[in-house]
Amino acid sequence: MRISRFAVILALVLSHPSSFLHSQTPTGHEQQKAVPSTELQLTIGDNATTITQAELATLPQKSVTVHNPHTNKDETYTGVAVGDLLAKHGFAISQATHRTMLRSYITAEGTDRYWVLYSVTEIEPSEHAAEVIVATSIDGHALGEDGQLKLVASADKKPQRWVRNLSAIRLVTVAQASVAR
Ligand SMILES: Nc1nc2c(c(=O)[nH]1)N[C@H]1C(S)=C(S)[C@@H](COP(=O)(O)O)O[C@H]1N2
Ligand SMILES: [Mo]
Repeated sequence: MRISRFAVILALVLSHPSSFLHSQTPTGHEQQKAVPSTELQLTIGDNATTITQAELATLPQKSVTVHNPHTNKDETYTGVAVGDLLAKHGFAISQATHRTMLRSYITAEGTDRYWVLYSVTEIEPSEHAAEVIVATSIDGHALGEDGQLKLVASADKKPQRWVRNLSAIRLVTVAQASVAR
């Protein structure tokens, strides 16, 4: 009896369904293994600095407790306020920079190139109630799968602007020539 090629393929699929039926497309909140973050590139205008864990450890530590709707748990993250990093590296809020602040944003990017945007006004403690930190620990221990650095914001209702494996923050001021004041 001649076994057709079709019958052979059908038999293979039926005997090993998981090999054929599971697509490689990630679903839900499955994550691909990301490259762990180790340090942070901070770029303010033309000025790029590398911020190490050792430097973060010398800066004032803030803790924020947030509710993670995915795990349905409260999580306490500890790290350094993004505003403090900006102030230390060339963008302190003063009367002279206040308007520039109102017209600036940061992008925060992970090692997997996922990135999000915050206006600078909403990360400045003097301007906005939310706390936005570069976290180095969660509940008193290392971040584990989330890398060594993670951006966390206290007031977002969803974790979509938290950035695991945070590796870069860039500050951009929007130039709008038609606006005189
Ligand atoms: N680096 C990185 N951070 C990320 C993402 C991502 O794909 N890469 N996804 C975001 C989105 S859309 C959500 S909802 C949360 C999911 O976080 P969790 O899977 O840790 O609950 O992480 C956010 N931070
Ligand atoms: Mo998401």
